[in-house]
Amino acid sequence: MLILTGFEPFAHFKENPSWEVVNALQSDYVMAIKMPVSYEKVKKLTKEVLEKYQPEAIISFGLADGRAQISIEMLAVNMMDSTTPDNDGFKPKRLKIFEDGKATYITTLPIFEILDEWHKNYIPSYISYHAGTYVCNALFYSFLYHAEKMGLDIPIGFIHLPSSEKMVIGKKNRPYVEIKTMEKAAKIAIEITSRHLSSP
Ligand code: PCA
Repeated sequence: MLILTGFEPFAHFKENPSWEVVNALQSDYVMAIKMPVSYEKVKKLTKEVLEKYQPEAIISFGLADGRAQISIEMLAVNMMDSTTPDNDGFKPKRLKIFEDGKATYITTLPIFEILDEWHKNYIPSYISYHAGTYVCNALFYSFLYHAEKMGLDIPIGFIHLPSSEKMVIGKKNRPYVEIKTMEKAAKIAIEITSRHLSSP
């Protein structure tokens, strides 16, 4: 089984396209899980998801408001630092996610292959070289950290989505990508990732 994760809304946002997209893609083979925007909770939930479902691959999604294109992340960094509080009101300043964790993990998703296929389909997208220091990065890092500790060698990656069309109505000059295009991008990411699995 392949697991997709999206996030609940956070900060001033009323919705989160990451959940909308992954929720629409559930099937017999693909399961979607909504994650809380909480540093502490995602550190634990990522371990629970790996233990409970033994997934063949994990592709996580989050909102990166202000980015104009879909971005697939290369690195997760061992750092929590934000001026925006998470949904528990936690606002860490230069803290490690895991004291014993290495500085960075590199994605195990075939990101260049995914990007090439996105571009062939004229999906505006690029590689982002790290996932920031907010909750999305903490989730991405935690999945890779726990998978390594458990000896699980599976594709794990993170995709940041821009705002969707309905989030920018009435807001002049705000970048967005249509939700249908983001769904198509997610489908391509699933397809390419599945090709790399022994028993898709
Ligand atoms: N985006 C935030 C956290 C949750 C989400 O959807 C981020 O980029 O860290």
